Amino acid sequence: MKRYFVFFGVLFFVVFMNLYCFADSSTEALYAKGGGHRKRGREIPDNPELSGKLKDGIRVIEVKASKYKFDPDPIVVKLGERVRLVVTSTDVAHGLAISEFKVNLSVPAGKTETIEFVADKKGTFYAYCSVYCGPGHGNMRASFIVQ
Ligand SMILES: [Cu+2]
Repeated sequence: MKRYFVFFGVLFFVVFMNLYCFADSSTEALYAKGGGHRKRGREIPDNPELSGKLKDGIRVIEVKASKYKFDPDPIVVKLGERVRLVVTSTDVAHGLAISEFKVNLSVPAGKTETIEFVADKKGTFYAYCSVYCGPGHGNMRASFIVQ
């Protein structure tokens, strides 16, 4: 009889630990498991400063896209904010996509394009280049943090 208690005790523990670890299967949790918010050897602080400025209740962020990075990185906003990304390419054509917010902007060489959306999900996401721009294209991304 005692063996059954031990067995169920262990089973309960394993199930509980699984629930605890995998309950949040959001992108944030997945990234967190992959070594925290470390990116190219750089730590993102726990409470990064908000990007851009509030204008008429909209968080307006000017983003520079160039081979092969976005500036600023990370791009930080508050949960629930309406976000306007004003993206300028300083060299060739680039794109800026954030899948979780259905953002996909294409920016011709030297031009500026704008997109607006509501940051209605909390977490750390990837903003990545969606227009092939050269050999470093696959690594052209920034963290998009909704806090
Ligand atoms: Cu690209």
